[in-house]
Parts: sequence; structure tokens; C-alpha cells
Amino acid sequence: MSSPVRYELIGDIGVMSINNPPVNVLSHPVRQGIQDACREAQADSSKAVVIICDGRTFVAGADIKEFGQPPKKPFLPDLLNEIEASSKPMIAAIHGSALGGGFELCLASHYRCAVATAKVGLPEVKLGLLPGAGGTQRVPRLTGITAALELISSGNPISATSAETLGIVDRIVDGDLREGALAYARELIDRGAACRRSSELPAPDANPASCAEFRQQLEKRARGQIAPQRIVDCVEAASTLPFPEGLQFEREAFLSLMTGPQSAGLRHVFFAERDAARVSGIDKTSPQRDIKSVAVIGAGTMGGGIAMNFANAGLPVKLLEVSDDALGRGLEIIVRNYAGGVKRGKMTQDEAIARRDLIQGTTDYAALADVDLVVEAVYENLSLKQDIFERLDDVCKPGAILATNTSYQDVNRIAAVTRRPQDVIGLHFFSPAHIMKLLEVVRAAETADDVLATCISLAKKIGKIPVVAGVCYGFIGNRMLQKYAREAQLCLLEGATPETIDTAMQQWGMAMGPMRVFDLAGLDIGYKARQGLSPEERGDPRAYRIPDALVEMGRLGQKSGAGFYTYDPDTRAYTFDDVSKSVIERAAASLGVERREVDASEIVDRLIYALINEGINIVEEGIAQRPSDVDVVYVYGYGFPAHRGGPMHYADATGLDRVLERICEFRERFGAENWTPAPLLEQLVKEKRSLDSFVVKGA
Ligand code: 3H9
Repeated sequence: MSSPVRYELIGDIGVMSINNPPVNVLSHPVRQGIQDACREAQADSSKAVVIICDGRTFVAGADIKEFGQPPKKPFLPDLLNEIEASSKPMIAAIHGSALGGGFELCLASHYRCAVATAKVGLPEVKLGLLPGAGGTQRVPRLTGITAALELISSGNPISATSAETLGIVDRIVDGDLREGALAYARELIDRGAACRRSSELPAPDANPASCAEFRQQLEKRARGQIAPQRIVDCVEAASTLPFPEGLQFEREAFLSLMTGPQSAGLRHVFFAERDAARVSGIDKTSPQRDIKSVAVIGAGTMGGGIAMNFANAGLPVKLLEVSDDALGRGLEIIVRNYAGGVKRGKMTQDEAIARRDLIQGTTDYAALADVDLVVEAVYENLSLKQDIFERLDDVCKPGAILATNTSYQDVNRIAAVTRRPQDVIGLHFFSPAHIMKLLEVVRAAETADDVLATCISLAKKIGKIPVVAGVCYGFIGNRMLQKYAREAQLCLLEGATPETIDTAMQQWGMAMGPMRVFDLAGLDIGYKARQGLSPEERGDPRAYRIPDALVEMGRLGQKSGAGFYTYDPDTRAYTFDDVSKSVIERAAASLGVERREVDASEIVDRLIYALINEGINIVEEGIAQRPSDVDVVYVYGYGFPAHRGGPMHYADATGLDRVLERICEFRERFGAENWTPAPLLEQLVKEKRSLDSFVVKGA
């Protein structure tokens, strides 16, 4: 097999070219090839060596797929030491992204040049890791402690020009990178430039107080995560230990993180996110429809946010409302949101104006005649949505995609009112729609493949992570949420307070506790939605007794100043007051529920196992294409801690037998109605298999 690394001599310059598509990761053959090329260069007539990559990017890092497998020599830290020890100047030439181990390869090189569009960074923290090939020791020696802490603990890549300012890129190359890198090498040879080894730079000073402060900030920013704290340890070690010992310290920290559960969870999410875009029967060659213009129906919070997504991607949007007043209010919110974006440095004033100008308001359906895609985003009412689709069917051009942003309704019944059910699909955005990354793409019974393929690529174009779901009440996310919410409400009735529930769930890692989520979303939303549901769809009536009572007394959640909690109108600080307490106690008494202490571990297990059990049902029914899609939905749409990998991965990591045992225990205590183990869970336990090994029928 030919090596993914070529080495050639161009005059007296050695050129090492790495070619390992798609993103040139440092798989074993690449490491071997780099070592061979480095050794060849030491022995030949080259006076300097350029390290450059073919394809769309420089090296994007270590090969994450190799983690957890028996390691093969040469190990990356040793290889990079060998490069740094070269007696001839090594020059990294960067385009695309130099990330993780890829950037560490640059840091071990003696000089670094890059095209201005390149990015560099150490994103390991996002995989629950830290740079394990010298990054935590070399960066501080080049940039000082503060910049190193920020770069490595955030994991965010920076532009080549910012890297030049920080002193981690030496030269920005205009025009062709290869030519520019060869010219830079020539210049270095001509001036007899030394092999500049970052490991030999003096150790930077670390102020223990500022490291301690940084640790505290990280405790808030990255709650519950181990890697960021270990990064501070390593960067601090760069200032106290000689380089070889610092490297050893980093290596041990890296290996302990790599074999730990948090990195396993985050690596799972990395691949799950990419798998989610794969749909059986559809690939890159599948035909798609051209989307050059969009319409959104409803200029409420959701519709406005959806419109912003498309405008942000440069697509013109017609925003339709029933009245000029409603339209004016909607457009005003959009202007405010854009102004907020400018204030937070997300875009320039000019960009904000250009994006806003792409959104054109209308109250006339006839204005939608030419658009390629319509997203209906009015409130949850099936007959209203059906009326709108009938009108769309009349006015829209043939081939236009007609999407509904419903969170619950039956997309088949919406499609059925049109003469073109093949063009109808669900596009379920999450609030706030211009910020949340998840997009549930609901494939109805007759949705055409090209409609689905178009919506998946469009989702990526507007920066969303698409997950395909089948039709059922609540699709993937909200169907599971109903079970999670049920257990939260039952815990309240049985004696927990909103605070004990929220604290337990947040300490476990959820971005926000359920009670605050319900208050934020508005208790009236669920209340209204329940009016249109059958008793089976509503679920356990005890699970909405308290929110119904709160709504009926005008406590709609944060927007009305009170829900489960009361909110300070200025600071939004929340407290659990006596009114809410007595509503809960009255509800419990009227249902004959005996109050007791419900501890944090019971709260967590009941809420999370209810979520898991329903997730497994959803997988078995084929509503989700694969278990990891459920994980993507929960991590990106519902604040599930990514370092726990999502509910399905968490179930596998816990052990499906333990999950089943606990669910059976809950069945004993609380009854089979709410706690019947998913048949697939029982089957997998019997077969001693994991969810990860399960392939959905037809996928
Ligand atoms: C590390 O370096 C540790 C070291 O410090 C120490 C070691 C001792 N490994 O994202 P895309 C696959 S940790 C394996 O769709 P884009 C990806 O799964 C690493 N595979 O493209 C996908 O496969 P498929 C630190 C990887 O253009 C394909 O490549 N580095 C890896 O949207 C295309 O990826 C990182 O964390 C990998 N490292 O974005 C960087 N990376 O086609 C992670 C990608 O089968 N990577 N693949 O679905 C990225 O951020 C993006 O891939 C990148 C390109 C920005 C580079």
C-alpha cells in the first residue's frame, strides 16, 4: 500500500506532502510516513523541509477513530519530538484548518506559515481531551500563559492572522501556499536561520492566583467537565516543570481523559452528529430541488427566528402575517435581534442591515407564488395548519417544498389536505430558532426523497444539525420530553420542590432544570396543546394537574412573572413561593398522593430513565433512524450534557442490564402504566447487546 506521505527534493528544499483525505488526520500510516520522510530528509542534501498537505485542509488532528484501540508506534508526541529535533529547519505550511495534533505538528516545526484564510486551534477540549502531543507545553512558551489558557480551554480555532499576532504563526502567505512556503524556506536557508525549537524557549511565568481564577471561571463555563480543569493543570505545569517532565505530565493527563467516560461521550456525539445527516436511500448524488427563495408564515418568535436563519445564509425571505400590526411587531423583533447580534460582535452593522433587508413582510398569500420553500410557523392547531396548507396548495408553484414547523401535529394529516403530499415535510426548529442548532426533519409517509435530500442540505447551509424523524406525536424530542416531564411532575406531587428537582438535574448536567424550562417555555403552551388531544395523547392526568392549576390562576411562567417560581421583573431571579407550594400541596391532596422526601438520585433516575425508555421505543419503531440520532436530538435540542453522550449512549455506558433493572424497580413501585420496559431494551439485555450495536429496520 502506498504511503499517504510523499517526500521529494526540490533543489535543496525537502517537501513532505500529506495526503489522507478527507481531512488529513494523523492515522498510523500518516505518522509512519511523516517519520520516514523526516528521517530521509535528515540524510539527504535538503537544507530545510516544508510540511504541507494535499486536499481541502492541513492536518485536522489525531485520528479519533484510533482512540481506544491498541496504540501503534510511532506515537505522536515522540514523532513530534523527532521533528523538533531535526537538524534542518522544518516549516509547516498551513491551509484550511490545522487542528489538535495537526496544530501540534506545526508547533513542533521550527517555522509556521499560513494562508490568511487558514485557521488554527486545539479543539481537544470539545472531545473531553487536552492536547496530548505537546500543545499544552509549547503554546504557553510561545504565547504566555493567559493566551494559552484561553486558546486551549475554549477549543475555538482562531484565524491565521490572529495566530500571527499571538506569535504562533510566523508568516502569512499571499497567493499559492506551496510557492509561498518554498520562497519562505529559501529565505530561511539564505539567512542561515536556526532550528527554532519552542521546547527550548524559557518557561513562562504562571501566576497561581490567575490560574485559580481561571479554574473558577471554567467551573461555571464548563460545569461538570473534567478536561478544562486538567488543561489548566497542564498549562500551569509548563511554567513549573522542565519541558520533558511537562510533556510526561501532559501525556498522563491526556491518557486518563482519553480512557474516561466524558471523552467517550463527547467523541460519540462528534460521530453521531455526522451520522445523523446520513439517510438510507439518499446520498450526495441524490437529486435535490433548487432553493433560492423562502417564505415563512407567522412572524411570531418562532417564525421570525426561522426567517433570520435563511436571511443569515443569504436567502431572500417573504414573511407572511395576517395583519399589518402583527407583521410590524414581528419585524421589530427581528431588527432587535440583529441589533443584539451586532452588540455581541456576531456581525457588523452592515451585515445586520443586509440580512434584515433580505426579509420582506407581506400579508398577501399571492406574494408566495414564486418561492421555492415555505415554512409554516403558526401556533399549534391542526385545523389552522390544514387551512394554511390548502391555501399554499392553491398559490405555490409546482415543485415548491411546503414545510410545517409543528412540534407535535401529524404531518401526514397536514399533507393530506394538499394535492401534493410528496412536497410536504416537517421542519421542526427549536426556540430560539436563530440560535438553536437542532432541526428535526420530519419525513411524512409520502414525502419525496428529493424533498428530504434538499431539506437536509439546506439545514447544513443554514448552520443546523438535521436529524430525520418519522411521524408520531411529538416526533423524537417532544415525545421523549413528555415522559421526562411526567416524572418531574409526579416527583413534585410526591414531595419534591421545583428547586430540588432543578438542582438535581442541573447538578447531573442538564443545561437547565425542567421546572425552569417549563416556566421559560410558558405553561399556557402545553395547556392549550392539551385541549386538542385525546386522553391517551395527554398521558397520565396526574402529570398536568399542577401546571393546569397554575395556568388557570394566571401563572403562565416567566412571561407573566410567575409559574412554578416567581420572577423578579428586573433581574429575573426566581424563588419558590408559598402560592406555588400550596398549589402543589392541594393537587397532591386532591389526588390522594402521600407526600414524602424524594431524593436527588431518585429524581435523576426517574427523569432520565423515563427519557431513555421512550427513546428506545422510538428507535425500535423506526421513528429515529438509529440510537445515536436520539442522542443528537437531546444534546443539541434539549440541553442534555454532551459529555454524557446523549440518553442512548448514557444507557449503554451505564449498562442496559442496570437500566432495565431500575425500570423494573420503578414498575414495582409506581405501576406498569408508566413503567413498562421498552421491548427492545429487554431483547438487547437478553442478547447481551448494546444499543450502539442495534441497526434499525430498513436503515
Ligand atoms: C487530537 O488531535 C489529540 C492530539 O492532541 C493528541 C493525540 C496523541 N478523526 O467534520 P467533517 C472525519 S484529537 C477521525 O464532516 P468539515 C469526519 O468524521 C483531534 N475522523 O468535515 C467525517 O467523516 P465522514 C482534534 C475525523 O469539512 C470527515 O472526516 N481535532 C476527524 O465539515 C469530514 O469531517 C479535532 O477535534 C478526526 N480527528 O469539517 C478536529 N475529523 O465523512 C475534528 C474529521 O465519514 N474535526 N473526521 O462523516 C473537525 O472539526 C472537522 O472535521 C473539520 C472539517 C473542521 C476539520
